[in-house]
Amino acid sequence: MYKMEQTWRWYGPDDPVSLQDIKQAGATGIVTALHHIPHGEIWTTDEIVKRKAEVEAAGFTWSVVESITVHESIKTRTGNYKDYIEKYKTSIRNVAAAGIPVITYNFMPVNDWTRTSLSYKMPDGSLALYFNWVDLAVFDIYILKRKGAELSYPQNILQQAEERFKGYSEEQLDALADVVMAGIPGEKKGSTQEMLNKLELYKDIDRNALQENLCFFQKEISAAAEESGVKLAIHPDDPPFPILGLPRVVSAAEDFNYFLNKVDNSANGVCFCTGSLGASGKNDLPKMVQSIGEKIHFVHLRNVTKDEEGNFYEADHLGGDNDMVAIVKEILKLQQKFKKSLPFRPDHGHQMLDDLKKKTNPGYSAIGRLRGLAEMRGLEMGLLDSI
Ligand code: DNO
Repeated sequence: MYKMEQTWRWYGPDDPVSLQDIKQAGATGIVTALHHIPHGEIWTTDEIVKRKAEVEAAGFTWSVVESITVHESIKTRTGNYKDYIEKYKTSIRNVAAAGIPVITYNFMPVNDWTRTSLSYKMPDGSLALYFNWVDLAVFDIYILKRKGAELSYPQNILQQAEERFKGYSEEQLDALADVVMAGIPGEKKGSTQEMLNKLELYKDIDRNALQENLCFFQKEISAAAEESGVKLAIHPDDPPFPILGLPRVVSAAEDFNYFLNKVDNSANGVCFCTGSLGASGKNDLPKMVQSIGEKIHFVHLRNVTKDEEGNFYEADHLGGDNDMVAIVKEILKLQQKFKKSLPFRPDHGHQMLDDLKKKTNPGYSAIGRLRGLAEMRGLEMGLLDSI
């Protein structure tokens, strides 16, 4: 039977969760990136090999690169985008030559994942990441002051946002801005003006244009990846719907169909993130596992609980709206069908127990993920006999 490979995201030597901690959680593979290399620049063989040696000295395999970030010039297809694509291909070749089999990336304009709170209190006292439309509107309209922002929200959200804004203190508004602009892992938060400048780059880019930019990029990089023997895994949009007036092109089944058909290359594939995709009620996740099939190269297992307004918090791995049993079952079937093991990692976890007293990377505390990994490992073991 093919089992999933148990991996864990490690932010490198500065991560408060050490490789030794990860050993105790029971993972065998490491998912990491060279966060110190500026966005868009080449990952040199020297740097890759150095990090790989560190991971291996602790008894792990470097299973997945997450992520090599995609420069905004590439997403907007402006400026020096051709140079940046060439640099990206060089990084791909260098990673492949070092023997790391999968590279994750995303194509979300401006920010990576977006939340409005990093400390939403669960009834058991643990803390979760949270997305709330009213808070996003407060940020967008009253803090960022994006032109035309009001047009992005329905009337009931606009009314609540006005009220909430009046009730928020300066500190609360600053904290909200910090969270929404947290942006890209490893990246310093910029000012609201910087964010407005970045949003401005997308003013003439609609969904179709972004889709074409993605396919153009995928065509280029997947050829390099296929040739050098590494798989690519695009991460879905998180959240999987347009925010801040930006287009989204990796949110739903039809999006995946589009670029996987258009760039039909064995390297061009998907990071199946159940937490991101599950935040949209329109996505049927077990069905999507079936339809994306062999093109799934990496899996993030996480759960979310949504409400009627479309707000969501990150739930226990086995506790939210996603039917984790059905999803994992489909993944296990896929593995047997294609005779391969997919790497998965417990994506995020609550801040809980001793981690409540520590400073951890949002979503990436040790104990919440340890719980998630243990639950997913048990779920897989229980299901293996039944598929
Ligand atoms: C969030 C992560 C994402 C992911 C990138 C991949 O916790 O899953 O930041 O790493 O979107 O490029």
